[in-house]
Amino acid sequence: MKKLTLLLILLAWAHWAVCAGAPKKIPVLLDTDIGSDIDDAFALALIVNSPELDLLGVTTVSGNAEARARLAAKMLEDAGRLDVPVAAGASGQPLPIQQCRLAEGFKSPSLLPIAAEDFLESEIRRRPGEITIVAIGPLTNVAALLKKYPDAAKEIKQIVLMGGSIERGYAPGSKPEPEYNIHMDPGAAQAVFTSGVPIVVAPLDVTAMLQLDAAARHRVFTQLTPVTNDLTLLYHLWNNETPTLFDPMAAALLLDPSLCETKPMAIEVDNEGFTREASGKPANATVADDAKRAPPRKTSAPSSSRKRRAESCTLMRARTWRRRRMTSPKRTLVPDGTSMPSADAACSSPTTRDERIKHLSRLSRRQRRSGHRAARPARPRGPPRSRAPARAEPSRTRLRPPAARRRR
Ligand SMILES: [Ca+2]
Repeated sequence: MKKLTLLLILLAWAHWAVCAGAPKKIPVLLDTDIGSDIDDAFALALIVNSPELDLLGVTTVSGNAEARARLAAKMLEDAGRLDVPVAAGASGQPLPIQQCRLAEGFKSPSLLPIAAEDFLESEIRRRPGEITIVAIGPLTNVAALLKKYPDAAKEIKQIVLMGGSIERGYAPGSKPEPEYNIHMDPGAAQAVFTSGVPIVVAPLDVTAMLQLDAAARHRVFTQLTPVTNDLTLLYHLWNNETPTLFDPMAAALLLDPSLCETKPMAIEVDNEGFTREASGKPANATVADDAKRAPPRKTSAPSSSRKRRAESCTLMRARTWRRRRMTSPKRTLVPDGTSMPSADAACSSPTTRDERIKHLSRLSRRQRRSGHRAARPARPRGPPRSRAPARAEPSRTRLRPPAARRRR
């Protein structure tokens, strides 16, 4: 039934698109702490490869914001998006940013010498009431914008953010806990949630189960485009096993709001970073809450079982959606598959991690020199669908001790 409904919506959308011409793109500003966890890079890759979105600029947040800005600018340049400006937020406490080694010393005219909040304000004034801010890091920059330019709040269309923990924490079946983006700057989160700007929230409840397993990684990394090569390099610099795609869900909700069930909620943020529903207060956010899709109780099954079933449904839908988006000829992350070296040739010869990183860097440079970056037509056929052998792989959250379970 759900599939049929989705099909009808897509058909109606296609009919409308043919009748009315290309649909208007959604203007987006991305605020990210790219460089710590790996999911920001996947979110940026998703946004630059989504024709529905018009990425107007990127701002970076959290300690070492300038290094993060260089990394974002490099990924954008590799994606052929030199037109997207990047502005760094205020530098704060230094954090582990191994991935930023990829853009050490990188210079680009797209790196703006202005503060993130000033850049955000100038873009919002340029298109009042139209722009969506996708916030996938601590909310420091967004709060700085609202504090310095309080009247800009009414000119922001909405803020779609990854953050918070409503009914579960990072581990399956765990209790709500301070989520990283909120916990890193609870004061900023309080300012955002009380600003009156429409907010859409993708909390841990709909993101913590989105592991990119070995087979999915293989599909992405063997595309061998400049963007997926960047993702491959960043994955190795990140130096962990299984990415959890927290942040791409915020962008995905913007692209396809039906991906999760949502409900209006009054969210309060405490000083530790807990995000709790306040009873008796007007809603200040629309919160993705897939647990509401759980099958109705028919037996005396414990609530934890129902919750696990709901999370399993979320995971299956997200995997299907991600596979379609990353491999569909129209929405692929592969700009053009012609004249590419085979995945085997690219991935099998280097034997060590360092050799593989150097090899992929050389490959990326070679593709850029040959003008491959500029070629962006859809592939005539789907990308290679070779599968890595299925391998049992423990989840990252299970490997980490409770105290270190938060995202880095
Ligand atoms: Ca992030």
